[in-house]
Amino acid sequence: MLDFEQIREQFPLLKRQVNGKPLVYFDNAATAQKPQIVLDVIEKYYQTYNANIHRGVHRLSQEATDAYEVSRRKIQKHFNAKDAKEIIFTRGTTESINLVANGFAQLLDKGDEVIISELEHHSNIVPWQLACEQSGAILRVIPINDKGEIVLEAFYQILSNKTKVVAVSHVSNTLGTINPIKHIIEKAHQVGAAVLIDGAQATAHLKVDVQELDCDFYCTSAHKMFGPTGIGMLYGKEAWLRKLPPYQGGGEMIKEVTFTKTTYADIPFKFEAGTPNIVGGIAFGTAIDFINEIGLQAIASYENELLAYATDKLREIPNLSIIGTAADKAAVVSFVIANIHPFDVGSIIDKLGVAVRTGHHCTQPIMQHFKIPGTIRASFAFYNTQKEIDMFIESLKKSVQMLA
Ligand code: 7TS
Repeated sequence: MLDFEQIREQFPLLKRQVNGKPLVYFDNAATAQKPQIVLDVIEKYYQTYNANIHRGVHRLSQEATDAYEVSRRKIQKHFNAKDAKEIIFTRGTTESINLVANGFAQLLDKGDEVIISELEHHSNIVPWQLACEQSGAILRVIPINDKGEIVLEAFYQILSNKTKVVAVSHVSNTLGTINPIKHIIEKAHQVGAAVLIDGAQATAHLKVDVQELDCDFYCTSAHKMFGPTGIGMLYGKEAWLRKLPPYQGGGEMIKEVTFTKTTYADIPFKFEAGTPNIVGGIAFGTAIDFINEIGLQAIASYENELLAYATDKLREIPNLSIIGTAADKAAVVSFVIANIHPFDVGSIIDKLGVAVRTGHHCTQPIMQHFKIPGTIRASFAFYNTQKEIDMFIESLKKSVQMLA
């Protein structure tokens, strides 16, 4: 048995108080807190070997380049990509999806189709709307049922040989639904479509093996995996990365520049224009080491206990409805309480030290589906405890007393 209380000790921020109360941080789906080891790596980089990468002959530049590329290989190993060149450093999930959608805007033809689902985050909707606008392709949407699960029958109906891309999330940030992505990938491949998986909410909770999944693209953000903000990754199968045009032009992404013709660097550098978030890339690797030291299986089973405990406790509160009751869920629970506005609940429990997110969570179509303005969302990480859930439930009861 792992000692999650001891693991929690490694997160300095969790020791602070908010409004005179111990912090209960249940906004992990927005961003997770950082362990000391990640903070140390960031400090050490700037104090001892800060330099630009891939260009200097000098010692510092070599050290920084080595650390950055070691991290790329850690990410490759963690997600089981075939080759490190299939790992592109990006600013995060949003940029990863935009990179791919932008490329497809040039590859798609009029009348081609792109399929997404009703439970996508806006960052897996809007880039595809833009790509469709630019190319004349048509955006189709797989509906969800009232549990917040993708309706597979409807997916089979809209899937056809016109489908060129299927882009779905691994885990819903608002409902916690774990989507059957392996099955979706298999079906999409039967019609020759490429599949992009938005893994922003999956990678802190689940083991992901891109070769086993056989997805064409997988995107995630380091900051949701206990790493820094401003860094993330795009996994792409080598053949697809060669086919996609560059995303941004600039230094580091070229082989040769003349005013008549520019040739591009090999992957992954073709997609990495300009000075990247060097320390972010390095610390991303450290965050992955940290997760692996605990083990994603142990994390998932501990978080499932937290989710079950929180769900049971929430159900005891009168007039509270849980939004998203899929059979397979990750550590996210969204709910509404009678006619009380989620924002008011969020503001009151903040005074009691509890951090949750309220609103539409960048998934307005989900709100439209359930005909609600927003939800209160509690999202857990392995450093959270049942005691914190008890404090959260108490704070909710107080807020209901005040608002009802
Ligand atoms: N996709 C999903 C499923 C997400 O949950 C998020 C962020 C993104 C994409 C975008 O990630 P970014 O790192 O590029 O911003 N989700 C949330 C959230 O649920 N609350 O705040 C951000």
